[in-house]
Amino acid sequence: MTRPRLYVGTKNASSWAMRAWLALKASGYEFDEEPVDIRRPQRFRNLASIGEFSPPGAVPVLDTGRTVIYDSSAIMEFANDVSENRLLPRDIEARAHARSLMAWQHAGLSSLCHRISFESAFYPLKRPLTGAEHDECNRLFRAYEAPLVRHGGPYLFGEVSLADFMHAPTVVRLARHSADTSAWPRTRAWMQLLLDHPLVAEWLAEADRLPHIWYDDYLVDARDPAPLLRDTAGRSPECSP
Ligand SMILES: N[C@@H](CCC(=O)N[C@@H](CS)C(=O)NCC(=O)O)C(=O)O
Repeated sequence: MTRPRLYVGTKNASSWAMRAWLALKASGYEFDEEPVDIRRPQRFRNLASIGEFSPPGAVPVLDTGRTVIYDSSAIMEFANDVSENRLLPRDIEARAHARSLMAWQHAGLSSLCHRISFESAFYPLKRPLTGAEHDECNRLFRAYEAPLVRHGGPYLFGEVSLADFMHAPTVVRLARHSADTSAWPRTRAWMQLLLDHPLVAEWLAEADRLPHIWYDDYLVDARDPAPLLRDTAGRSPECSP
């Protein structure tokens, strides 16, 4: 049988692939990694060839040799299954809470992810967060703080879980934009712990070596007076959240 293969996007762009990659690595599942260059202009050709075997024509995709699994969330759940449920809390209430946090992220989480692209986490200079973005960060940090208080840390639900990995790209964005965590000490410690996790650090080290991918609306958004919570459909960048 052929070895399982995970198709991942460019590491400083593909927040979705990062989540699947982290979960699979943490599960101990063995796979080969196939990088897919999702920068323009080759993006369209490369994603079209993914579309030949995976209906959404997007990354990540895991080809187990028997099954094509084509969504980051499905790949993460598969990682939990192959690790005999090590990657989700045992307690069913905690597991439901973890899945709520995961689903929220997977469904878009917050307009912050569209405004502060994953790509921008790797820019050499960062714009300051606006007041509205700061308020939105506090809404997120409150949601992180709750399970940290309830389960005592150090990760969201005690041991590292899919919920932590699902939120890792958001933590990277916010930490690298110096979001103010001073009112949220547990969240601050958890964010640092997650950034120092060997698998997160491995992904970021490679992402930091790549030339950054610039989006013009990065600076425009900083001046944008429109309310933060709004329809962000159609906006670049292409990989958010
Ligand atoms: N819901 C999908 C989203 C995956 C996604 O949007 N991936 C981006 C790259 S980060 C992509 O390949 N987009 C395809 C396109 O732009 O056509 C998942 O969770 O895997």
